Amino acid sequence: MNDSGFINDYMEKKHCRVCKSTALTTYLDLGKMPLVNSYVESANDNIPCNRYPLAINYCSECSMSQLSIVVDPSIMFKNYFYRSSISQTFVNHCAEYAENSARRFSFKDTDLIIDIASNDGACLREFKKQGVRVLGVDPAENLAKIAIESGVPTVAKFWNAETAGQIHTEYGKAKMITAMNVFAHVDDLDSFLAGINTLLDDDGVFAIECPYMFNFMTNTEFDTTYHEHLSYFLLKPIMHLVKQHDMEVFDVLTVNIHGGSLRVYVKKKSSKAWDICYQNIDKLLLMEEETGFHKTEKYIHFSVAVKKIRDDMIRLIKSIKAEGGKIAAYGASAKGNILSNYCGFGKLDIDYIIDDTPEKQGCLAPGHHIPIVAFDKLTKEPPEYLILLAWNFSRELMNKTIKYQKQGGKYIIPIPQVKVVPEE
Ligand code: JHZ
Ligand code: ZN
Repeated sequence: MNDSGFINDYMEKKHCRVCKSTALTTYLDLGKMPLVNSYVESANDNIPCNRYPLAINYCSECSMSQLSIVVDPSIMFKNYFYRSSISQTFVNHCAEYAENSARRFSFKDTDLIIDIASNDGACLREFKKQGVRVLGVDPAENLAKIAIESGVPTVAKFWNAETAGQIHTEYGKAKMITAMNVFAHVDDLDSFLAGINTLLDDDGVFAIECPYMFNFMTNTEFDTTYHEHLSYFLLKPIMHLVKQHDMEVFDVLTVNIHGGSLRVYVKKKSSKAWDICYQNIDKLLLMEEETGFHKTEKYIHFSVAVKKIRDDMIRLIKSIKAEGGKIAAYGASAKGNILSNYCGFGKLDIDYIIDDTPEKQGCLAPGHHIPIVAFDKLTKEPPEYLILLAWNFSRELMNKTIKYQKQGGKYIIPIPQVKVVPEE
């Protein structure tokens, strides 16, 4: 058994992580896929990547969707290539979030704001501008180092009850704890929330931001299914979960980031500091119910829509190649690695993937080993078509490639349905 308590690389998850029921039904099965952040050094091109089953189960008791397995987190997160500050759209989103939080929750300069999975410090750099004390927590030692160098103190650990206890002794309680794009990555949510209870001020705010199941299903965002994303949340199971830990949701909103996310504000049940916005909560719960998300039938046809995107992508790429066209991609994103592997694309289909993350450049993408290159390759070897694998940042990527566009370059956007821009 290793540090994270795993005997093998992964274990099967046979009960719902929210309500513990075993009434689980598989509705999406993408087969065996590589880990999306396991970028490969070019010298290791001939070593095949490990692949693990990738399938989603639905819990008919509490409407939770979760992966059928849990891969050992120490394999996935200790050395992490994803840098949240590379996408300006995300940085702007964090700036707006920090300003809004400072106003809404009346921050004082002595207040401590903790960000869980703080990555390279992108979010906390914005909170720091509001004149508060900040502390990041992230298991990736390479990212913690970058964050610290940029002025964001960071503890390089996984968040759980034990880490929270240690931070409490050293730093005291937190006025606000943010968890952006990490709640879906955690298997033991009970230990995660026990840690929140330890470290959150009695009148503090715990804010979760995670991709929303409504958008996932409505826009067929199947490529955001990967081994790091253990859970696919609706509001209903989150409400159920926090209740078990003497906490309650006091507001919720949908935010336009990463293909559509949910932001959920949580407080301790005993706190009277924040009014409960029943209107926002009830509206979303009702919408989930009325659109069928609390019934198994809703999920049954999802895989048909997923296969259609795969078939359309394969057809389009093969027809371009048949006419001698050159194809590249932009954004060696986690989702892009799933989409390209699921479609079975390789180096003969996509010449290279551009990514502005210095750590990813020079590496090969997991699975198919398509090379990841810096932006200047687009000018040196322009393709006829550029697949926007980070389709959630299409606007930003198109703005950056105006010159390519003006010279007649086209884009392929795979989600929510495959389209060529400008239309042919
Ligand atoms: P991006 C991430 O997934 C990470 P990914 C994580 N797994 C998560 O939970 C979800 O988000 C929600 C590059 N890029 O953000 C940077 C440029 O090069 O869509 C990234 O490699 N230039 C924790 O990886 C990739 O594209 C640019 O101008 O699917 C974007 O990845 C921009 C805008 C992006 O998420
Ligand atoms: Zn459940």
